Amino acid sequence: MKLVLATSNKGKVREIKAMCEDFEVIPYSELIEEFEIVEDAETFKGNALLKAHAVFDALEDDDIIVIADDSGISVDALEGDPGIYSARYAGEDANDKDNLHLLMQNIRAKGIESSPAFYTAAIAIVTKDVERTVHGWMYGTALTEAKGEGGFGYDPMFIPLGYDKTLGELDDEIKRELSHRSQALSLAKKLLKTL
Ligand code: ITT
Repeated sequence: MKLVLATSNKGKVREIKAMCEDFEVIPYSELIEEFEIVEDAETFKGNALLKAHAVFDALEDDDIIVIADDSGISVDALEGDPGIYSARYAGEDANDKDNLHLLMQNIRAKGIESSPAFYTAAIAIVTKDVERTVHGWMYGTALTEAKGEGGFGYDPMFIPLGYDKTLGELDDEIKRELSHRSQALSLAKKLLKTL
């Protein structure tokens, strides 16, 4: 089964490809030119649907299955921030490093060195006839220090529950088993089999 991924995030593409070995996974940028999608919904689910529909419409191919991932990190000490604003936490043009450093700085500004936190992923599946969403979560601790080079985004400051190293330090394989994205994708794969 061919799946078109509605994302321009290379970290997501790498992880989703590795988690969907039974499918042919193609980033939409290999089919059409990348375009900006305004993510102005108020939930992960809403933004995932928005991205999947935007790419489905742009592809103009009724036989295609599009999946989109909207995700982010929520930190308890910051009342759940950055949440759905994770990609633009340090501003509209911020990159992963800017966001990571601002988040560590804002936790440190609370006078603490770590806080419980969790990642959320909403995955939307859109076809000509079907629209579905599933979610996954990964709980752990957000640090005020970045460690390791693995993963992407906020991974160097996040220790998953049950571990003592960050996702930047741990093997990709561990993230593949635990992550919000893998939890959501395993539900998505079950749904895909019913299409
Ligand atoms: P697309 O919208 O094109 O998919 P994006 O990077 O803008 O790409 P989101 O709007 O879903 O994606 O924003 C997700 C943000 O949360 C982004 O800053 C990521 O770095 C971060 N994030 C999501 N999943 C993550 C993960 O598994 N590890 C680290 N950071 C993650």
